[in-house]
Amino acid sequence: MARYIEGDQNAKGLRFGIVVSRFNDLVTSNLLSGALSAFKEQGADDESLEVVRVPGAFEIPQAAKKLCSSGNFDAILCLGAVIKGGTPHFEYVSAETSRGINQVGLEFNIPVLFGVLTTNDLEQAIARSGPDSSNKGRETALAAVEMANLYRKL
Ligand code: INI
Repeated sequence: MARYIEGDQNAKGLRFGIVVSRFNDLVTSNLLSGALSAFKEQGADDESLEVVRVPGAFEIPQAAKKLCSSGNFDAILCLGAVIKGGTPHFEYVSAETSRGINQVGLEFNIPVLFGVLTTNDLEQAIARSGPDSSNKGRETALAAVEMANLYRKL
């Protein structure tokens, strides 16, 4: 009989580091609210949630790496919004942000979650950062709880 290993949704006693970028703050502040309420709904204590603000998405992996090496967290959440403009800048920022976040996650023994929106316009970003279950910050926080619990079992 196969043995299944998976994480549950109980955030009690888990510590989360949240890195959130200020660029497109209209969107990222709502991603942060979605994440914080999801953590609390799952039983996380306020004092186990630490929020680090960085200027833009490009800086997220740098701060995430610092948090990982502190050894103070069970999972790191990365939240940002990269919105396409009229130049190739979007491609560089979004590619390096996702690559960097993935790299940090693989380098350290901590789940690092990707909650960075990459959208064609502001409207798409707003649609993914509203007060309902489609909020990407919320979705990413729930994945962080599951992964933190999974890592404890692996
Ligand atoms: N940063 C974002 O978080 N989102 C964007 O849409 C964005 N655009 O389009 O330029 C952006 N740029 C800033 C970048 O993340 C860095 O903060 C900046 O280049 C300094 O390193």
